[in-house]
Amino acid sequence: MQTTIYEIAGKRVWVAGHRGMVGSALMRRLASEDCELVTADRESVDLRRQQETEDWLAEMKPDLVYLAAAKVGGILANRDRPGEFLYDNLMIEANVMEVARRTGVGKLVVLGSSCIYPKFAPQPIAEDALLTGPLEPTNEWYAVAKIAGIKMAQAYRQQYGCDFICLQPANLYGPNDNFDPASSHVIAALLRRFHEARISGAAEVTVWGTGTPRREFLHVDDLAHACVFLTKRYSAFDIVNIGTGEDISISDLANAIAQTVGYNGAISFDPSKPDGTPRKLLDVTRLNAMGWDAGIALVDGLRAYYGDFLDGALIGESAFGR
Ligand code: GFB
Repeated sequence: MQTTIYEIAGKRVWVAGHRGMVGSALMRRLASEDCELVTADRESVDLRRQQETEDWLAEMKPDLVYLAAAKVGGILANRDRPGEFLYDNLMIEANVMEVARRTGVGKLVVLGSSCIYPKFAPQPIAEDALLTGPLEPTNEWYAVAKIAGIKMAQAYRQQYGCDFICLQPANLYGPNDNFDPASSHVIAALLRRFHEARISGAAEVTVWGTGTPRREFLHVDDLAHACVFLTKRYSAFDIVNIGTGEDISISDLANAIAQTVGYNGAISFDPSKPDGTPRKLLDVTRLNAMGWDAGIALVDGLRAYYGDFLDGALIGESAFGR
């Protein structure tokens, strides 16, 4: 177990994107740290605008920043809105990091995504697979923006000595997820679809793609826990993967979700929808060696997630106190 090299206690901490799934999980996790949390509403500070970002940061002067603000979405949203995914993410990252550098932010945590790695990267995917092969076409726009964010953080560390660290989570799920069928990720989409099928008594539910792709799913509370852990113990150029070390096929995931919601009908697949990357399992050796392991098993995470869904409590609450 590595020792603490950065104290969060006593610091002013800005979670950029605090209403999103990742940002709200960070807010819950940081609530138990002895720090002052500051937030900016999207209506008052548009992080795509440099002047607005600069004015806000100059006024608030945070010591520590979590860059959890991003334009995110599932496979179809990524494929169909490439301009938005590229522009919004590039602007947010560039503005926040440049202004953080100029205003003397002490530490900044950049959050990437496992889609930054090549489509056919060897599995499990080690951090040094970055930029070793072509990206998955459906999400290359988002991935290019996220890779630019990583490179910017690394460049700023190299040129200016900024303590910016880059963390790469696996596919995420949890409270504050997006349930819009057109833009959601697979777990939120299927949880809703199977739930509605159970309520309506539908005989069949259709799952996109062939069902053969494999994904690694990380509960967002585990991600927040790892982020705080690494904030305190990690300061280096290299990126760090955050995952569970286990993956599951979309077909098995669909069965697990059907079971979770109590749907007993048939499951079919629609191969006209994209499969995306065949497999995305992160190599978490580096993180595990520092003394951190994921604590929320997928089956438990799904059960709690569905409980929240039924309670209508998907906003800001979580069953896990990690
Ligand atoms: O969650 P998802 O959109 O993320 O899709 P990606 C994962 C897999 O689930 C794909 C299948 O093979 C989908 O075809 N799937 C089956 C579904 N049914 C559905 C459904 O109803 N909705 C969705 N969304 N998928 C995204 C990237 O890719 O993952 C982003 O596009 C980002 O850039 C994010 O990296 C984490 O892993 O395929």
